[in-house]
Amino acid sequence: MYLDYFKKILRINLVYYGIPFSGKSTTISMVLERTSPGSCQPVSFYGLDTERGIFGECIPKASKALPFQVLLTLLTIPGYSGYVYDKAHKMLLSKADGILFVADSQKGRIEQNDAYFGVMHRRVRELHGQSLLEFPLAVQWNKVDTESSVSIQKSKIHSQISESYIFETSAVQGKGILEALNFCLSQVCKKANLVDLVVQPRGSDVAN
Ligand SMILES: Nc1nc2c(ncn2[C@@H]2O[C@H](COP(=O)(O)OP(=O)(O)O)[C@@H](O)[C@H]2O)c(=O)[nH]1
Ligand SMILES: [Mg+2]
Repeated sequence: MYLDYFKKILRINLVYYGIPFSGKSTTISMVLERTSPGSCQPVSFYGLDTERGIFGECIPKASKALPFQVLLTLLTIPGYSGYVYDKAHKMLLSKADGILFVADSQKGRIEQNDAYFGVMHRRVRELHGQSLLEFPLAVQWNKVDTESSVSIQKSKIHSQISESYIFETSAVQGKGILEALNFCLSQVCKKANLVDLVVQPRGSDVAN
């Protein structure tokens, strides 16, 4: 989190973390698509080898009482864990104010999700000196629209965090993704003693 006093902008970073192809980039594109125009905008898109990395920025609905604008940056980790990407993953996590863990709920991906969740937990402790329970977090149990999707009870993630952190999502359909984002954002705000910020879906901005 960074407050630019001169430009009067508060920057908040949310990082989408999870195994390759779990739906992180799709989630960010759908968030940008589903939120009200003018409140959420894609700022830049970049590619890394075969990876379609996405980076987006959003302006959540903020209380008029705030003396600055809030800019929410949504980032995904690229690629696989391993030598080449490890540094990038750590760097992104070190900048995270909140994490959205995107798990692939399909049978056959469960162990890999669990392993990534464990690595993430360890890194949050190393980089932020906090356990995951103290850190702003939401879990997307993603791809629930697929036939091979299984219950989160099959995953170890289920026993490590309270159920309120878990959101069944379908990134391709845009289901559950704003709920997960706003849940994570509200924890970020609480921790920073900020007024609650909300990213609003398209069509709900009439009364603002
Ligand atoms: N059926 C289904 N497919 C999804 C969902 N989320 C992502 N995908 C597909 O999974 C593939 C990988 O998604 P992507 O967002 O690039 O994964 P990333 O590597 O985590 O960024 C793409 O073909 C997406 O269309 C979902 O919720 N349901
Ligand atoms: Mg991606």
